[in-house]
Amino acid sequence: SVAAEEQKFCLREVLDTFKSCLSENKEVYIEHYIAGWRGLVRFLNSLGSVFSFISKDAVNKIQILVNYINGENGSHYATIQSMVKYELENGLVDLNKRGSHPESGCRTLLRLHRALRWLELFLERLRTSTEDSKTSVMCAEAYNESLAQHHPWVVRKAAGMAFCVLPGRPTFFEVMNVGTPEQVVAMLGDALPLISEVYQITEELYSQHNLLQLP
Ligand code: 1PX
Repeated sequence: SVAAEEQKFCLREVLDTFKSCLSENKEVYIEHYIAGWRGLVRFLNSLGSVFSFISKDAVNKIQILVNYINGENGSHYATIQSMVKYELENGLVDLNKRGSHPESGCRTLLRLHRALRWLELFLERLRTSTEDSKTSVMCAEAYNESLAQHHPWVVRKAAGMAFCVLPGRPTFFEVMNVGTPEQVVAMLGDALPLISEVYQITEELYSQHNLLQLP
């Protein structure tokens, strides 16, 4: 049935949401950005409960941003650009150490932004992988090059243990539900430039405003 078809998880649709993130003048819509993360979290959950400490943190951060969007100042949270401007102009960001704004939109989104770099690196490895490549190794390498640099030892340790139980490449591709390995590779080739663009635009914005190290 159509309903059942819509329920079916497909990673192509998830990665497509990152396409809809960019406005004409290259601003990033937070609502679509979050929708992309929601889909990724669903995918992660379908891999098993070992990963729930990771998805819980992602869900928590998504929820913080949703609350801003639905709050009384929601109109300022339409794009990452408007959020940064609004929060900075109104002194709503803890810039150097945690204080009265420990859950600003800016610092919360920064965590997802860093995770997006992990995703980009991991998907690029998947795209260029061969049949005998190990997802756990690809995932760990991508993590060490990105997110790990912002995580304390305990989190790195827990993440490393979780990577070890990732399913192998064949199962992983199946769960993605995109089609043959060739189709997965083609889909990743389409999706990656968009993810990369969203990442770069956010990175530049945060860098311009000196926000890349927000506590
Ligand atoms: C085909 C590939 C699709 C894979 C989709 C997987 C989606 C993964 C979603 C991960 C989102 C992770 C957000 C992490 C944000 C973060 O860095 N939080 C830490 C800092 O936050 P704080 O508020 O304290 O400053 C927080 O300490 C996080 C703790 C949880 C552990 C985070 C480990 C991240 C590993 C990311 C790799 C996911 C591996 C998935 C394997 C497919």
